[in-house]
Amino acid sequence: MVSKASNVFDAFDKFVGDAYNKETNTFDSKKAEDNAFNGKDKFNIILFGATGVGKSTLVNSFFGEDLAEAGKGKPVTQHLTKIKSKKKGVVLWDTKGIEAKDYDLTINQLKKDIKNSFEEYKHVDDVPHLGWLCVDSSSSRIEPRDIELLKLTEEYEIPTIVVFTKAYGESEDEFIECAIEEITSEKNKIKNLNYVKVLSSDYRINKSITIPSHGMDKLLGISLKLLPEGVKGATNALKKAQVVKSEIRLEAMKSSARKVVHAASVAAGVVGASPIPGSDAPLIAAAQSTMIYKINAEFELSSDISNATSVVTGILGITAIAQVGKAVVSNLLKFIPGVGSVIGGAISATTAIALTEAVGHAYIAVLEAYFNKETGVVELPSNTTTILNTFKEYFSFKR
Ligand SMILES: Nc1nc2c(ncn2[C@@H]2O[C@H](COP(=O)(O)OP(=O)(O)O)[C@@H](O)[C@H]2O)c(=O)[nH]1
Ligand SMILES: [Mg+2]
Repeated sequence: MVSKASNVFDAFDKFVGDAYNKETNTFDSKKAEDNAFNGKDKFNIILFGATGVGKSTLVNSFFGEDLAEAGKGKPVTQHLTKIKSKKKGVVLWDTKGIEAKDYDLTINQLKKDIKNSFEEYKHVDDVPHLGWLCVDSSSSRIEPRDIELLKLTEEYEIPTIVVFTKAYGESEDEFIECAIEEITSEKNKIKNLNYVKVLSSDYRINKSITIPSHGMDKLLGISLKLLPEGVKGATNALKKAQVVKSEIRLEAMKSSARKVVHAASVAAGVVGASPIPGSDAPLIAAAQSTMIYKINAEFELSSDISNATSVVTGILGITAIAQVGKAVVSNLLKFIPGVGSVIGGAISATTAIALTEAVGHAYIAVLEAYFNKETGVVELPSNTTTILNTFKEYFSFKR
């Protein structure tokens, strides 16, 4: 009986992780948040191109923040830096600090570095899923080094897109056409050329004339198309991380959040179904709190942990009132850090599942309501009461 019951708790333990301590009935919100972000699916990308071609500008407008600046990458080698953004679920390899004039000289070293680090990967999750090779559209010719890099990524089966940056207008088209011809020419043996021309940020000519950015949606489309079938997580991670198309971003965030709600319901359900005596309420609260932190992570909401905690506490208060009355609420409040001993009754599996789903889907609806379609960012009011009032509008649970 006991061993069976402990197996039954696997789904709970797997979902909640080490954020909840069953012995002390304490929930560690910081751990919950860290686990939530660490558990996000990752999209791995490698970026090529000399200094000045527009890599940073491209990444900045594609992901909504300069990952290279923010992440303070860890140097893999002299010319290769790995930048992890936990918030966005993106791992970026950047060929950093290579001046155009040195690029030919350093290309052999870079190739060695890339080969070495690719061969060191222990897990498929560590391999770059996609490459972007940036070529300045205002340059005069395609460089042999660019061809060599394309061959290298082909060898490692990393789908790579040639991104013609700073494509202001028709004057760049001539070069781009020549470049494509050169890359695909007989002698270079590049089998599949994928390319896109972009202006990743608006280009201001003078007070009255600005060339609007363009091509970013194409870059997103081709990137999604080229991602290998096997890395579903990476596809969704890319959809969530980009800010080019906010509808795609929102849908992917919601889809991941719904998976979180499902896993949370299963976790809460096993608590309700368990024959182990004792109070179910704190465990179910732990599952629901974990769920909210994970949904936050899917929507890239982090930072103010105290605010998040008061939202979690508030939500559990509201939903417990709807479900089992004030007695449980006081238990739940004891469970929230600050603590106290927990007493209380059993909650059925059906109730635990239904309640957790109701909380999760209402919370997703709240975040969607505050999702700014222009910026692609959830903008929560700083006032917790306002958030909780919105939650009440969406939350419905019939006993
Ligand atoms: N307006 C505009 N400027 C760009 C664009 N791409 C690059 N630049 C400019 O070109 C310069 C070099 O770009 P940067 O992104 O720093 O290149 P990196 O060294 O490859 O990261 C900067 O002054 C950018 O502002 C673009 O799409 N639009
Ligand atoms: Mg840069």
